[in-house]
Amino acid sequence: MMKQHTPLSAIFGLLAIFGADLASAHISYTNRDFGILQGGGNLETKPSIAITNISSDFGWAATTDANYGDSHRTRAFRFQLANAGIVTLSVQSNTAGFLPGFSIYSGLSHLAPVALAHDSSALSLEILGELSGPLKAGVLFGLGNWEIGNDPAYNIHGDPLSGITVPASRRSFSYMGNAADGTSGNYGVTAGINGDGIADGFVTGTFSLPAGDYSVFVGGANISTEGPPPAIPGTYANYASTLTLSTVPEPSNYLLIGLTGLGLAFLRRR
Ligand SMILES: [Ca+2]
Ligand SMILES: [Ca+2]
Repeated sequence: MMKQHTPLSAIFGLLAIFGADLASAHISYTNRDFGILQGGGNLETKPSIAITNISSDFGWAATTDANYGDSHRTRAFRFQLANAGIVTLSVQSNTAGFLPGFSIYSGLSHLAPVALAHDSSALSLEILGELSGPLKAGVLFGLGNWEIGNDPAYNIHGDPLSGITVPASRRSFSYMGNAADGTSGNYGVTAGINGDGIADGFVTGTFSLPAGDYSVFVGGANISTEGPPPAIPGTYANYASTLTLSTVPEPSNYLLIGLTGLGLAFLRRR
């Protein structure tokens, strides 16, 4: 595939865009880790996780178009699936009018003690430079695979001249699916968004997944408030939501349970 390289000037423009937001919210899963689901057709529900700091009401929708979106406007969750399974993730908004959307990916971002990843690391800018299409607002793509990079860890924290302890590295996210609250009137007309048709602050999605580590990026699904990337990062209102993760039995198991139940009822009647 032909790759259209982004001019360096544009990349440095992005640096300025992201510059002031650097420390606030690199990708992390702190307090947003569901742990291990067994999968394998077992019914299992993890404790819900409630957060109050989803940044902006457009952050997820913003990642679904050709210029991608800034990961800082979403929040990352993780879970591990010990066996292949059918996983259901539900998001209930706890802020009136907030419409949640999310995407699930195979793969994890960097974990402490290595430096956490962010959209404006040198490596992330290198990744953006490899992408075709319009100038990107960030590295996060809500409807497909994407990559991000972290910063090197230096011998003396924050001092590049002290030498590198751990080099910067990339992490890849393999897209598994999405779900969005509402309709195209809320999240936009991009093909591939799985809207639930009712903008009521609740959305749920069910995904058949192989064993492995997964990341969920959740954010606002209101595309109309996105606007162009600000020259100077603004402040964004925070929104609250509760996420619930469960595995459900395979559909064939449902059928078996149903048939068994019918059979027993029939036997009892006889
Ligand atoms: Ca966008
Ligand atoms: Ca809904």
